Amino acid sequence: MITILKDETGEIVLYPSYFEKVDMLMELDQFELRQESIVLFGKQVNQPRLSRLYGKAGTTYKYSGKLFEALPWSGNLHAIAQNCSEICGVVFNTGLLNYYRDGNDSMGIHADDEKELGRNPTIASVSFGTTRKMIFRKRDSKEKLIVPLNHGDLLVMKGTLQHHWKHELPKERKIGKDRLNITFRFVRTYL
Ligand SMILES: O=C(O)CCC(=O)C(=O)O
Repeated sequence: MITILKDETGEIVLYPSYFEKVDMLMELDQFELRQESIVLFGKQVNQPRLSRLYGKAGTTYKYSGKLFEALPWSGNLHAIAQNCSEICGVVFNTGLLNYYRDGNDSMGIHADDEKELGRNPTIASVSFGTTRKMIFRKRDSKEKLIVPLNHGDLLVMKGTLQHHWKHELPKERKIGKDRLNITFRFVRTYL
């Protein structure tokens, strides 16, 4: 276990290769991945990746201005969720799959600070496939942390991190291989 950050601005902990023996990329066929479109500056744009929300039946999560309903999770996905819950001491009820086909796919800078996640959410992120860089940028300065995420790595974000830092997965155009990331969260569903 490597503590990458632990101070008043939040906590980032890496468990290298924790899930290296599982390869969720081999199970990709069973997931109903799709390219979502979102409204950005008044325009409909396709996200540069494929994604899908899985989780406990009936769970919904609103992000990027859209409401998503979780497809029921099972098998290895559910087992990984339970394992992450045990490590983090949080009962996760959703796993968001993001599939990056190659280095042209990416995720823009953002914080996981939706109100359904509560004040200081613990988020577990598991990566499979090719190594990609995750960049954390501090909101009130130019400080940044570059964290390469390898196959099987578990990254945990917690404490006040989402208030003080944003994160992104930039394009790396030279990379020709794919990567699957799953982020586990506890999402409160308001009825
Ligand atoms: O693919 C990644 O590692 C980033 C995922 C992420 O930032 C998110 O799901 O909020």
